[in-house]
Amino acid sequence: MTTLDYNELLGAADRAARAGGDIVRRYFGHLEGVREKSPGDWVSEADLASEQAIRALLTRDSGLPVFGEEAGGDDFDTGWLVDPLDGTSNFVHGFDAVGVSIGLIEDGVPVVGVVHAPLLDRTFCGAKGLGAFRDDRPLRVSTRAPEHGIVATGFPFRHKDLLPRYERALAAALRRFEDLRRAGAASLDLCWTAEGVFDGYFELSLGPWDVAAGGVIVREAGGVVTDWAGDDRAWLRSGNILAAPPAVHAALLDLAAATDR
Ligand code: LIP
Repeated sequence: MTTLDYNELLGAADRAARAGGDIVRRYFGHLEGVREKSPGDWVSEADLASEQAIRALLTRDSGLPVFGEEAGGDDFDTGWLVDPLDGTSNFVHGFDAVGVSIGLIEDGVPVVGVVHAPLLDRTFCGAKGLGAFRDDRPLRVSTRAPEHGIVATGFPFRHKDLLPRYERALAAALRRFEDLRRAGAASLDLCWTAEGVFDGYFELSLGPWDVAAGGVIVREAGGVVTDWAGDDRAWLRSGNILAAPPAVHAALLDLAAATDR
């Protein structure tokens, strides 16, 4: 078994994310080629071109397999999970909260992550044992008490069957925390949690490409990442995620358990 060099792979992910981000920036405000894959699920020329550029660079620089949101790929235990434009609805509406998200999983566990926000001009990264950073600044999750926390979330707008449970969680979260935010790009919600801007994050049924990179970044910033039942691996596949500093994570777990009816 070869050992992965996380530092080197972080460099590869960073180059690829910036290349994807350059493409996203060029297309912003030009909406040719936007189409709806399924209700509320948008794809644009920018997603496709960004993914193509990212794939080519990751393959050239690492030789590891790539699975992308748009073009898919083979299943693997060790390889790259890529969202070439996270927050496509934001992008289509001209809202600049979008991320290019590249996560590396090793034996099914996220170990390296880069989230580049091309329209906000910042890049978040993290790797197992190496810490988490926004550009060169180390990241740390917040220490606010849950009742003073502003917690991010995303609505399951494409999965109406999840609404009853989600609505119970949303109502409980509004009571438990000071306030909530819904910015529309899961990868950035996770990075803002790692940065201590948000005090936690919860969402249901995301894609692994939405959360792999941000999940490592939160963990390396001192946060806890699990699914809604507290499992620390299953969140990647189910996309049911709770990510927060320990005290807010505990509050989110209670709330998730109380709404599991
Ligand atoms: C989106 C997420 C967003 C979530 C949506 C969607 P996409 O990613 O980042 O937060 O609520 O369900 O998955 O599809 O724009 O890459």
